[in-house]
Amino acid sequence: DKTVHIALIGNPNCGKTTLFNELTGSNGYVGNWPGVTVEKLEAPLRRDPSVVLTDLPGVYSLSPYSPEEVVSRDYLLGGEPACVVDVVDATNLERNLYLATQVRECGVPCVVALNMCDLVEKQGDSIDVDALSERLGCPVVGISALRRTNLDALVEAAVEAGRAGAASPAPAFLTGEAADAVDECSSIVAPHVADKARLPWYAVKAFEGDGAALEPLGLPAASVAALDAVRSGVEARLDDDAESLVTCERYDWIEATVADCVVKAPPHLTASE
Ligand code: GDP
Ligand code: K
Ligand code: MG
Repeated sequence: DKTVHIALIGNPNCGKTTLFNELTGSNGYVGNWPGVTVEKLEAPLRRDPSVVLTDLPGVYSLSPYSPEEVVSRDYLLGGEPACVVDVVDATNLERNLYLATQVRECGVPCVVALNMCDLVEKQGDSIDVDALSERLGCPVVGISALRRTNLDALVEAAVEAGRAGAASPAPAFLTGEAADAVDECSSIVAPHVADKARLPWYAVKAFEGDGAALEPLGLPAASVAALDAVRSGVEARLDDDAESLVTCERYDWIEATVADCVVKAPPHLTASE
């Protein structure tokens, strides 16, 4: 069928439900994701019923530690969504971009909805949307779900990305020894990853030793042993565990990106000054 599925992902309180209701008219089907008591909300777009929007649970990352995270990552990697719209709270860019770095590695065509732009403007700050888009390697559309600003442009970008099919390559979020180790892990898992667009995701998961994420690959024991060797070597040398090395690298990237893309308002002079 010609239905295009678009997934909405984002941190809790980034405005996902506000956006979902605005785009669908809120007459969504509400049920649970299979096997867990996590709410699943799905509905066609008001302006194009051949496009179905799925509101994923709010998550801060795609780690395997909560049912919400597992639901979100399984849905993204499962092949149904033609595009993922990552809703980012623009007033909280550092924290929200952490999820964005992981979403970009999944190999699903992605559009970032930079939400709450009305608040950014009110604070007198500004965000260089083009620069952010260049850094993330995917379209970024500044919106206000609450004020209904720029929502048509967002839908257009998402449908276009979904119909185009192929995801643009994920940026290199990691540097140094962690990046080298992830490259090694990538070579080890590559023969077992059918969809090469997913390789950045599986390579990082392989370095982190995320067994649940790797399960669908059915890696032979020799590959698992080779991954363990790469991981334990780096962990011993850098005296830190792989997962936290990756987290640090993501935040370094985010810090540089925010420095490059956000212009803060000059501090106000109060009346008494
Ligand atoms: P969710 O947890 O991601 O589903 O977030 P909600 O849609 O429930 O929104 C969280 C809060 O942010 C609510 O109070 C919304 O009214 C508010 N909100 C959502 N989008 C915007 C926006 O673009 N601008 C402003 N100012 N507030 C927003
Ligand atoms: K909420
Ligand atoms: Mg919600």
